[in-house]
Amino acid sequence: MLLTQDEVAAYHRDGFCLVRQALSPARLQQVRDWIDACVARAHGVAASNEIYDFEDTHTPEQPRVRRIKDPVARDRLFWDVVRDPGVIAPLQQLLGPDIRLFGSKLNMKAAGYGAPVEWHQDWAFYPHTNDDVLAAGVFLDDVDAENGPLMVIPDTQTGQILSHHNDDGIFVGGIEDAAHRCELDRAVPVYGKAGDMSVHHVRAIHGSALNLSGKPRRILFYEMSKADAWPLWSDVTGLKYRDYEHFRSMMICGDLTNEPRMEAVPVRMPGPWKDGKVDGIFAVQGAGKQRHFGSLKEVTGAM
Ligand SMILES: O=C(O)CCC(=O)C(=O)O
Repeated sequence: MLLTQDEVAAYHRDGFCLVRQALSPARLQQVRDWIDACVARAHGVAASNEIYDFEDTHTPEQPRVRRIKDPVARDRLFWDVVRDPGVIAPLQQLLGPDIRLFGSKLNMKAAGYGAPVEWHQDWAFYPHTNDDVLAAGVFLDDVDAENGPLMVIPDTQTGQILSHHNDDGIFVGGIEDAAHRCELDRAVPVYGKAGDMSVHHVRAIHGSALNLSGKPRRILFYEMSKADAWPLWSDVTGLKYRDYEHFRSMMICGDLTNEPRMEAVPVRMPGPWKDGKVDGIFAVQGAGKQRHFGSLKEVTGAM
């Protein structure tokens, strides 16, 4: 459903909002069926690769998929979803008519062990020439207090860019001293029904807890920007714009521009990375000390 004027104003004030019923039940079922088939193919796969990001407790016999990487590169379905009027029309209310996709990911947060995501700002991973950049998360399951909702700290999207580096200057993709530097008690969980969609600004501080409930919490995230926001640094983001044509092919709607809009936005570049490797937010954050939510092992003692 389109956003009301009040909801648009809330997004600009708070840095996040919820779109109700973005995806129809039929489309939702298509996506869930695709995921089930993809997860079934993870049987026998030993370690994370270009498709799967596995939980630390994964085994080839009992796959535990933490994330399916880059779904738009895997199936046309995910382009159809992001171009579905229920999804893109409310995002055009926030970004205007010309929108380019930066990346996509299916965060699985499986029942019983789905990994937490420590506090961070997406901007720390992919700064652009201006900050008309956001992440839209299509809920594939109902999300409530129990299954690890996305939590956002309101009105952090206009503030500083906090360091996501450790004491050795390595990029760890999380705010190492979040407990001191963020007002964590102001964090607001984003609840909704399957088919709803969260939207958070690229600079908003957010995170989510382990999913120890009996219910999955799968969210299909699309990262996108106004076409005039050009990435300042893209080879380390997992996006892999191969060339100009690929960049052009990532337009979701409207027109590409070769004239980036430059704004005086605060930026810290991501990198250097541990062992020079870029392997998704979970592994990157694993190199940091921040354990606000605790790992499965820390919380349950599970191996
Ligand atoms: O899945 C979540 O709860 C958070 C996702 C997120 O912030 C990310 O993948 O960057």
